[in-house]
Amino acid sequence: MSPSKRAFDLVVAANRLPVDRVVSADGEVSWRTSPGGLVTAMESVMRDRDGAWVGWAGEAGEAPEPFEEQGMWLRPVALSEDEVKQYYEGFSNDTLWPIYHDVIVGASFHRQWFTQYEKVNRRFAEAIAEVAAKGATVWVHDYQLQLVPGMVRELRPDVRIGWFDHIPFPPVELFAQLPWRRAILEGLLGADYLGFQRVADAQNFVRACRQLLGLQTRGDTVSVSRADDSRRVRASAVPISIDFKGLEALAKEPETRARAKEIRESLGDPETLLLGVDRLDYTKGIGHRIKAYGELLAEDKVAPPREVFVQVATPSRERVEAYQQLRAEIEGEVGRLNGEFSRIGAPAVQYLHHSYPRREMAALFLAADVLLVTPLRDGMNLVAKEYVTCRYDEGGALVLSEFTGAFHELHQAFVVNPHDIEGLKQGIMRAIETPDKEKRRLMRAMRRRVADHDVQRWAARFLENLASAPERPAPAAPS
Ligand code: ADQ
Repeated sequence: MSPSKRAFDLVVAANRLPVDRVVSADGEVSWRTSPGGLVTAMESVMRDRDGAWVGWAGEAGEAPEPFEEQGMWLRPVALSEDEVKQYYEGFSNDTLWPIYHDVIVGASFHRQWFTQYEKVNRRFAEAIAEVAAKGATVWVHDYQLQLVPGMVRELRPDVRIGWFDHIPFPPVELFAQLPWRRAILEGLLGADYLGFQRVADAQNFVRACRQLLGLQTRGDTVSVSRADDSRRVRASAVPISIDFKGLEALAKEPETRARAKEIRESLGDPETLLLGVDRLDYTKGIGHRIKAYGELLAEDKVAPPREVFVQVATPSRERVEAYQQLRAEIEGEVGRLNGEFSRIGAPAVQYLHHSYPRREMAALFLAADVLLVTPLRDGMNLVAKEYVTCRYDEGGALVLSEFTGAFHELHQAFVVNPHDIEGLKQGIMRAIETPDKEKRRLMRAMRRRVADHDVQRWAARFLENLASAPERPAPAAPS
């Protein structure tokens, strides 16, 4: 069998492959596993199975030939420069992303973008159909690939199809704005099982099927009944998590601990180090957080060098206009606060627009007395879970927005509504002032939760739900 004709029992499809292309100084090309949580989760699932991963390699133009990496068969999907603009930056990130995140910024609707979205989704579906063995399990990820389940189903009625939504699923009142709402729901209903971050997301999906498609629903299942296709699709919550053991071990390494100490020293050993770590995205509530902190500075409740606030803002979607505007706004605000409240050698806000290696992230978490997670809407927020995981010393305090998926699991956080600036300020002050003994108790409980519900358990639960989803009727015999 030629290598490109191999077939696999488990096929994962996500917008991106789990590797990044690296070109060395002498021009040699190699692939490096990307450090994300999804890769870690899938590694543990794929280790003992014959698995393939279908995704874009990250650069426009021709796709590389399929290849094997770390025991996984990788099947790249090509995207042209135009498709990157219209399917990815356009429809995925400028139409779906705002609608799925409460329209914090307005969504753009362009018919041509959806045409490209459909075309690219079909290319993914064909690649999946090509590498899936008979009766394989197909696991599709996220909002960029919502038409894929239906398309795979048409091409390969023998496989079992699951889809996981990493972001919120919007209330029907918002979802209904989408001119392509029917196509999206029908695409998703091609799956046997749909997994969401929160119960409310799964319910929003079920309600949209009932109200917009007129389908019958019962509890967490939707009945699809067409002449050629009659079955039930289940939609439920399976909240994603992180690799607790792996990250905790990294935080405990002497090199990470030494780096955490060094970070604190270089910031002048503050009494309280406050930290924010987010992709520079308007959903993350970075502006609200900076406004609240600015007022605390103005009221002299916090002051450098006693309190220091470090904001890491990871570069993100820099070709989309709303992200360019956000960057200008945030950087303007940080500049204003520093101009007003910094002293020589003691900046009020340290702002870093960079990506960092895992160890540096773990060291930052270990160094921070308070982590500020204040999104206006967030599917889960892994940063919150990473923070409590790194705090094997049971130190630190988490300020957490009630509009994150993580809020539904980390009940011992200092909970805030980021729209309520006064409440946000109080939440920050409580996190600073609560006695250490009480904070340790809270941190211990949150760590227990993440340790018990790690990413391996998430992946196993998703696959169990998919395996036990309602049976499909056997395909009709050809006449
Ligand atoms: P994101 O919106 O990207 O994910 P999040 O869940 O916080 O948000 O994950 C970000 C990841 O990037 C974390 O692992 C974090 O450590 C890492 N990261 C952030 N800044 C970094 C930096 N400067 N350098 C290096 N690493 C950095 C989407 C959804 C979320 C959902 C996840 C997973 O929007 O709601 O939790 O998918 O399902």
